[in-house]
Amino acid sequence: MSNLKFISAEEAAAYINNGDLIGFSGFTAAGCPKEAPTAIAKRAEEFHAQGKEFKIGIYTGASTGDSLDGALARADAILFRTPYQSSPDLRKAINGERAPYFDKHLSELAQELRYGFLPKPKFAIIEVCDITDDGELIPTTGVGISPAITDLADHIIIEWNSYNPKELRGFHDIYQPQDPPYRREIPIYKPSDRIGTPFIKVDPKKIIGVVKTHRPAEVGAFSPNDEVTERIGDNVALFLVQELKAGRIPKEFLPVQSGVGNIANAVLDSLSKNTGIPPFEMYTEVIQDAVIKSIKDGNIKFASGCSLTVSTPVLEEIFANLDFFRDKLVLRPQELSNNPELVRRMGIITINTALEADIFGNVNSTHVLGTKMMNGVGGSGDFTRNAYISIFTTPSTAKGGLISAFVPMVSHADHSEHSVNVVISEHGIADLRGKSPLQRAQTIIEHCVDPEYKSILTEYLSLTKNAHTHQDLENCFAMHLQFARTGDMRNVAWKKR
Ligand code: 0RQ
Repeated sequence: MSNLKFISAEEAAAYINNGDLIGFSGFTAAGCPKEAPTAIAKRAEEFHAQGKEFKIGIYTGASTGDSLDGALARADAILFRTPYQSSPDLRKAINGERAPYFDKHLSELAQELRYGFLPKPKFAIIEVCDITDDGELIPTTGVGISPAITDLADHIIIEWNSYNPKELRGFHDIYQPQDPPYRREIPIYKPSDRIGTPFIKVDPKKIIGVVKTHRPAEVGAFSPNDEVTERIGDNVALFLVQELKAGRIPKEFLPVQSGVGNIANAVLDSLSKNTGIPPFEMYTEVIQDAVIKSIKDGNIKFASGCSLTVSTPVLEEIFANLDFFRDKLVLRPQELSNNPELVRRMGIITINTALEADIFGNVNSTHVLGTKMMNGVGGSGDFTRNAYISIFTTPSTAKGGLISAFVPMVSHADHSEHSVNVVISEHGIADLRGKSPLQRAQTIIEHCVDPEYKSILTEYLSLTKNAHTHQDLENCFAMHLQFARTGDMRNVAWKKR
């Protein structure tokens, strides 16, 4: 690449001014720029020290690494943030009303930027492992919204991260659908189909500079599976084996989507160890450590995702064996990895984690006690609403039993009873399909609720008579209020009329 202008991270940051909107590459900490955002945070701190305003609007694929969300939140430099995050410092800023945040279905962000529902980014800052003279960008390990923001932005800053080998070229499938009324079907019929290019094509004239770096992605290590996560994983596997035996899942099996975090990682471990489940494919957004292990073991045949959200040792293993993984992995923009049309067409079995669920089958994935943002809805809605079978997993309690994950009414609703098919905890499986609200509640209490909360929730159901849904509006948040007041939901007392 001959005509590139190499600049320092500080020079890149100097282009950015108060009020600018920036789209960043990547999805989770995979594929996110690191040097430029940290330098922008430093610039913000310098402005603030002089008593001047400096805040930027931030679009990303999903969550990012600490050098981006963490640094900019600590610098109090966030004008707004969307669509998903998981940074402890940003979470504090959001819940402290210092960083306005809107939580979005991940599949929708790119098209809403193109539709003009959201103001377009002035800058796109994109991490690449290679770049050509005519503007072919090879992303690293996360694609996110990079194709849309490089099209929309006036200026592009490249972060060329040589930690990622150039041979990643060929792992990506870059494609953007036409916007209505010209949109056609997206021609992906199985997870391994490829429909786009292996690069993001940009106008080279938009590239204002290239920052060089050599750093691994900031993906944290996964916690080892514990007894609870292993039992949840085993229950998911048991449920799917039963479905297969009953002929409700075809014998070839169906592609699986699995959410983010330790529980999701443990579930995948259990699925791939279970001999009753044939080798399967993944159509998912985050490809975590357990998927890579299962690909090596031959239990997962192929994985399509938006990012390789793997710990550094696992990433190094992939880089050392690129030829082995080349025909087993593909990375796509989230507009494709999370696309509702494709989820419905391919019959994806979706497995996501709930923060809390109510006994009628509504799920809260995002808000602690209805008020404090945890991470965001992420892709869980894109997948759940359109799934072949939608499964939610959760440990039956949190904070050592002081909180029941099962409550009378969720304190915030992300997924409604109409979209949630199956709920699974370490205690068992509640299959909600074809059941009335009362039957759903009885099934969840019998199979999923912690023994300490079973009689409490059974009594709750008896407070209401002659109703389709046994909600009691005077009591439905009493467990939450009890926790807020005393730090323990177990001693709730129902108000009786
Ligand atoms: O807090 O860490 O302080 O102990 O919540 O809970 O059990 O460790 O679960 O890490 O798998 O995260 C829903 C947040 C689960 C995640 C959520 C406390 C608990 C702990 C975390 P501590 P766990 P996980 C694909 C799909 C939405 C996005 C999504 C998520 C902390 O899975 O963000 O699905 N999902 N995306 O103690 C108060 C409760 C609680 C509670 C747990 N009822 N009340 N606190 N906790 N239950 C990925 C993407 O979209 C990128």
